[in-house]
Amino acid sequence: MNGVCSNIEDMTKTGEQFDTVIVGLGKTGMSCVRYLSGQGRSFVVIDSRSEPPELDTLRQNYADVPCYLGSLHEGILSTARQIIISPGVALTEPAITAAAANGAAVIGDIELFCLQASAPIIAITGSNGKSTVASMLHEMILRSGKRSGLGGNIGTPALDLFSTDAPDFYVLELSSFQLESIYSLNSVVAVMLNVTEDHMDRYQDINSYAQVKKKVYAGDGVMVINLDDKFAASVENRDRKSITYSLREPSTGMFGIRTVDGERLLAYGTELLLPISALQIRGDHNLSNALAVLALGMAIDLPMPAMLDSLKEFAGLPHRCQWLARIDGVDWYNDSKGTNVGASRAAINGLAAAGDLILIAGGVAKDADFSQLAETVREHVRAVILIGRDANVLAAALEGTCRIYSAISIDAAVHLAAELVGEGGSVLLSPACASFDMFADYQARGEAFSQAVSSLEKGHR
Ligand code: UMA
Ligand code: ADP
Repeated sequence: MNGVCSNIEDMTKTGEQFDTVIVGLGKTGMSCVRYLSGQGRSFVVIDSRSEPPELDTLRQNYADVPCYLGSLHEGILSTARQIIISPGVALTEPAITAAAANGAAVIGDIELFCLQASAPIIAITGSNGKSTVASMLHEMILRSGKRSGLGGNIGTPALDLFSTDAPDFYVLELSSFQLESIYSLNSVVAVMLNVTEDHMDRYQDINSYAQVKKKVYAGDGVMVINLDDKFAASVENRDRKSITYSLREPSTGMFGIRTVDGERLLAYGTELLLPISALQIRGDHNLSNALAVLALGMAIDLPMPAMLDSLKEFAGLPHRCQWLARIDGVDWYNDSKGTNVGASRAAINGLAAAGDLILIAGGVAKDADFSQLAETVREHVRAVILIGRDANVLAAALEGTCRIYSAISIDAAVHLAAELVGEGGSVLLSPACASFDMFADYQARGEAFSQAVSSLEKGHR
């Protein structure tokens, strides 16, 4: 068969069979197309969406690759020997389980990556902080004079890292979705930063979600363990080398925080490393991230002075508690990447000392339980402005905690926040929800917020 995006009927008529099926034509699926094409393999692509994001790229560059859209075509999957599944598609999709029962091997792009990677992998997962920790570590490796390839859930599909020469280390951010379909991971060092509720529309409960996350420690590499998180602390294994960290005072051989003459410092055992005031990133969650990075860096023998210099220079990533502007004495923060309860609680706690705080939240709730968010809001937030599809779910959960408003757009929310906030106060966008009801992704949501804030700024000049 020839040509892209033929109708499924064509295939059933010809009775054609495919050895390898790529499921999903987003970023991951497209990277799999490039990878398999580069190896001269033949395959078919399917996607349940009728207009997946990378369709034009496929049409333009791989016009001969067969592609079927609009459903997870069971007929095609039933003939497959190998299925390469995108992270956005659950292994429990009936069409996938049926194909697996038929004998198909179902793997993800990261499994393909692990099978071919010729440099050591550093694997990072957790409900929150993955991108921050992966980016800080990447910078530290570079600062130490070594080469690093950064990819995975952070945005660059892992297989695309093979398009350049192998670095000294691959730093992979791994989501639970990606971990579901990995079997050969054996990283030189791994960390599960924390486990708090997320993606409850995909997992039965937090325990099954945590079980998947723990797969990051597969193999025999060094385990970096966060003793402050109950799920993370439970992975300790006496047969494996581990480095632990905690926000408490550290004992010998672990990273933590020490207070000397009223000043808090990052520490390794009794050794004082760096005053916290020297860091640009804010909030206890970011101290936890910094300690995780130091432990990961130590596991791969990075020199401490280079690690500390790199930590001092790290200014944080866009859309993560990012300070945007001070307008009429009010600070505006973009935390669009705060897409679950744990992340938004961390962001609110990080700004708690800032005084009068207005929160903009809402979007796609992902079946989350917002009761812990309600506690944090009650304690630190004066008013919440809700946006998005599941605004009513949040309104019900936050009832009685503070004044609750709603807005039909991010622009309207920004204008309302500007009216509500007192002088010297702060406005924080930290939605605790996914963005795809109103935006393409969290970046688009953060950019819309940032634009609304800058037009507010212009209006005040
Ligand atoms: N989808 C369908 N039908 C399909 C295939 C996908 O409806 O046949 C839907 C999925 O349900 C999902 C969306 O399309 O809602 C995107 O899924 P995808 O697997 O095509 O995603 P990619 O474009 O390949 O992007 C993925 C990661 N996205 C997800 O896991 C949902 C990106 O992480 C990652 O940067 C990229 O691979 C490269 O590795 C984003 C993300 O939101 C940032 N991740 C989640 C998170 O961080 O919470 C896990
Ligand atoms: P991820 O890649 O896991 O989504 P990011 O580093 O992109 O994590 O941070 C996303 C948001 O999560 C941040 O804006 C912040 O609100 C919150 N966050 C970051 N690190 C932590 C942490 N260690 N614990 C809890 N929340 C965190």
